[in-house]
Amino acid sequence: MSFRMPNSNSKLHSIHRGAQEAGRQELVSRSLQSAQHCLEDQDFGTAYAHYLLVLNLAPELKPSVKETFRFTLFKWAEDLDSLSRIQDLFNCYEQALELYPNDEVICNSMGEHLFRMGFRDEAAGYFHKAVKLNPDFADAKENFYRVANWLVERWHFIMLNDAKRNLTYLKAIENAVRSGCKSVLDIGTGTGILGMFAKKAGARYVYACELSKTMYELARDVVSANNMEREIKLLHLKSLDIEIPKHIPERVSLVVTETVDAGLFGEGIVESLIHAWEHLLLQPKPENQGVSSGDYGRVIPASATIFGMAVECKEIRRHHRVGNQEVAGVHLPDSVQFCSPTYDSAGSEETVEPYTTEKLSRIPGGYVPLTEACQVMTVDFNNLQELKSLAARKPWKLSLPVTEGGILDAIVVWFVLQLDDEHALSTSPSEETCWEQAVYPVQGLLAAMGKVLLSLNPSKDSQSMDVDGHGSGMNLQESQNKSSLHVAPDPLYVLDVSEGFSILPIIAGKLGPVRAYSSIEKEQHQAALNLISEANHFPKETLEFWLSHLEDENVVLQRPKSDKLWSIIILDVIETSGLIQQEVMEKAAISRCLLHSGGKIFPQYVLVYGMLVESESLLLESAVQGTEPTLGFNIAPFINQFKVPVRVYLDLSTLPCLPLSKPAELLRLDLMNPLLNSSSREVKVQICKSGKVTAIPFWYHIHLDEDLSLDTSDEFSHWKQAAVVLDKPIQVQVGDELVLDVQHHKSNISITVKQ
Ligand code: 44T
Repeated sequence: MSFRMPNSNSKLHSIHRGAQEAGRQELVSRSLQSAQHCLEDQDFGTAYAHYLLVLNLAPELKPSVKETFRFTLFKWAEDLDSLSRIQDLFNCYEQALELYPNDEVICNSMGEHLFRMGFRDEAAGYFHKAVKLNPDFADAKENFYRVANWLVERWHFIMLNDAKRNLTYLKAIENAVRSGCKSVLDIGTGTGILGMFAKKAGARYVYACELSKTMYELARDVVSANNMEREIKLLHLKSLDIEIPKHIPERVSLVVTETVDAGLFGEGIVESLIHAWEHLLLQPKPENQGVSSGDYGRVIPASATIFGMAVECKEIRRHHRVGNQEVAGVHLPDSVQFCSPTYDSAGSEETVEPYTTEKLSRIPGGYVPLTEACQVMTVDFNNLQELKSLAARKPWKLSLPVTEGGILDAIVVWFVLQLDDEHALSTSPSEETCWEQAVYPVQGLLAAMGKVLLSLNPSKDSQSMDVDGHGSGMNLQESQNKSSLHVAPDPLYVLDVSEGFSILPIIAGKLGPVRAYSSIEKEQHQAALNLISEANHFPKETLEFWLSHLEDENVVLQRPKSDKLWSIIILDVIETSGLIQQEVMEKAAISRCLLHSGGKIFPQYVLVYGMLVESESLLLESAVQGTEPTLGFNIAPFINQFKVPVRVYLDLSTLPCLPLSKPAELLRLDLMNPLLNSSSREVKVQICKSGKVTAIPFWYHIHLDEDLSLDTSDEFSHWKQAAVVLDKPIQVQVGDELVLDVQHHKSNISITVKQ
């Protein structure tokens, strides 16, 4: 039906409009009613559909319906989640965000669903948006801090704070531009810094590409804050997808890039440069030709030389292998291979990098070089043929003469990046460098060689290690004897809810009549636990895998028969990163309801310790320090939006820092008795040395019971530490007393200094 006739029947038109309006209102109010009925009946899907209709017909109701709409969305999303209707779930959130694009609660919740599904980058984007919309929204902040490192990795801060690196790049770019390079492409521009250097050096045309959406948007802000938005063309593209003339009008005379990781090649520099030489760069300058380089293409960095060295290093060893045959009385059979994914990467299908990274100069316990540093290879980035043959190259052999007997734990690799004939950067462990080195833990044949090396120096025997750090301190027998638990005729029912792999159920089973339940999920881990339990003659029926009993997540911690309760529930309270496990307090609350009388949660309580320190390096790793390190360019306020207040995976034992106070107890988290917990506390700290407080490292004493505890700052624990990095350093004098405000919200701790 169409009444859209010009002029003539405007009366008819308005009558129609009136009728339309009445119809709309009728439909809106009926849909609202239906939605409410559906909510009462817990039919969230239909309620949600009704609200969508209401809000599309009557956008003016958005503010008043918001609360109920959110509630309905979240309930319906829960239902969809448990029905595994994931696509529908995300569709609902997208519809909801179309209606309420600036609702931080919906954004945050979308992020949580994405995070649970493993879409971490996408989740991080939503958490960031939620925090931007409401900087005081505690849940979103906590979520954002946990994932901010995925959006903008920590090395961005380190790199931008490295004035020497910045200046070296600037000079090399200046030389190139002065010698005639007019058009420049910055591959992997990050914040846009090398592109801005090129412009400052006088390049006529500057293009810069960046594949990460977050970094591209950041670069846009940075470039316009430096008034270069008309001078630098930013492309949100992977360099391999750049086309001429679609994105760039013609081939460029200079490519600048620092797309290198600790192993040099991990960011795909060889592939990017092969593509650049074939499609984006002018032809290379033929040898022995004139001076001007403007008509030819070239690359900064010009080349790289890779070095390698064999080392003995206990810290690396214990991160990649389990060296001992027995843990707390449990025998570990040879049939089970314990090793890290990196260590095992050669044989695995997944694309795990064959190396980890480590700042060797700061590795706890240090390292012993077993060979001299040897040149492994050189790459000429200005030679297309060489780059191509490198990409197709098969592994080759290299012999390193042993200069010192010891255990071969790893090959450590670093490189010198030759920007041009005059300028170079090195990532060598012996140099004052901010870079980490690549660590290839030895395996297979090399491990055999390790034994040979060992025989050269038999005094150094292999050190015994923990499987997961729980092993060493825990002695169930002792705590059992003290309690009345062991007189019960029933077996003890033990539930281990540790994250990842844990042999605690078997340790428990070795100590007496126990029915042990493991919540290990991975099939391969379950198989390993079964092998260990067999090797220890552990009766088969005493070990069960808890999660295979479960369909419904809500009963995650309940025993099969509801009249039976648990004797012991083991919780993982502290992450290796040094943070408190997410949702552990909630898990403890559920656990308390599922214990029979006299039953216990392990650990019973956790004490948080902290101290005040002055540490320049912690500052440099967490935020860009003004415009000085970035040679006057205004970058800090933009990238610093992604700084997080807590630095994780810290090695306190090797952190270059000056302690300004003694360790102090900051907080008590009681898992057995929640009444003893407080969400906020003031702690007085005595200053014992004058200086500038820049950070507050913290760690935990995990009290399994009154007598047994584990210290997560212990040299041999598997735990790392965390530190709050202050926004503004505070000058203190010996004898001063500072008051710390310690807040505890869910699994997040915040520590601030009261001024
Ligand atoms: N390097 C540290 C850190 N990208 C890794 O998205 C390592 C620096 C370091 N963009 C010396 C030694 C070290 N096209 O934002 C990232 C990344 C982006 C691309 C467009 C491409 N083909 C790529 C490839 C990467 O580039 C940025 C930097 S790469 C990561 C650097 C010891 N100097």
